[in-house]
Amino acid sequence: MSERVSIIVPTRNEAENIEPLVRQIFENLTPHEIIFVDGDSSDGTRDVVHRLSASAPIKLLAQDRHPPGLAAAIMAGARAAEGGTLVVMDADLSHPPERINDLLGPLAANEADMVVGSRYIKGGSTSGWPLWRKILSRGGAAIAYPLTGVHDAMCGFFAIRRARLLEISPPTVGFKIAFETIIRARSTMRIREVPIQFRDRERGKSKMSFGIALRFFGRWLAAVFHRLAK
Ligand SMILES: Nc1nc2c(ncn2[C@@H]2O[C@H](COP(=O)(O)OP(=O)(O)OP(=O)(O)O)[C@@H](O)[C@H]2O)c(=O)[nH]1
Ligand SMILES: [Mg+2]
Repeated sequence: MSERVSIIVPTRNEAENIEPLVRQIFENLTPHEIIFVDGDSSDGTRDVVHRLSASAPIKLLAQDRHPPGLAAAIMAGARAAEGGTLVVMDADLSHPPERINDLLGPLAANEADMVVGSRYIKGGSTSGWPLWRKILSRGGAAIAYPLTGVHDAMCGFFAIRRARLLEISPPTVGFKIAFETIIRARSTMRIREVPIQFRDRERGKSKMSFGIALRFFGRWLAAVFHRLAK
């Protein structure tokens, strides 16, 4: 891929995951940069990123908790990125770095405008989750499908051109920036899903909560009403 790739990784208390993630990314490609957008970590995440930045194209974008959460962090990373192509992924190794090139392929070939790593198409999977988490995730994906036409709009692993994402400028109130992006721009974008085998986080704590799930439901309702009102 000739265009420069910026990888954006939102973090909150992921200190133990940063080094293995960076190593696995570099085993698969040489990005222009990896931008860690840290939301108020207290476990030394920023120190690890800072240390690694001395010897690799790794940057830290430090944010206070006050701009609200994950979606805002990703958009701040997108604005700061130097690459024309962005890959967004979690820090906890749930999103397989060995599939990054598969996300980039359809963009490079100009066959898609956004490529989403999908757990819920043939070849995709989740592992290690308790039943309640599976039901929540599957349920969210299922109710999003009629609005998005995408089987896993809730996934946080995707690639898109930077200019396109900034132009769409999805609202940053939610936790799920891919969902907000697709809702805004579905009719003008070619979206491709590639299967991923999602791994459960091995280290660090989950930030997923009932409150976040409830907030997603609110965003979903807003999208439904918006669609009906059109
Ligand atoms: N900058 C920033 N990053 C966040 C925030 N909340 C979560 N993250 C990061 O966003 C990614 C997704 O959060 P996770 O806790 O893994 O959420 P999840 O994948 O739904 O849940 P688990 O995998 O079960 O933990 C991780 O890399 C987190 O560190 C936030 O408020 N700000
Ligand atoms: Mg995770």
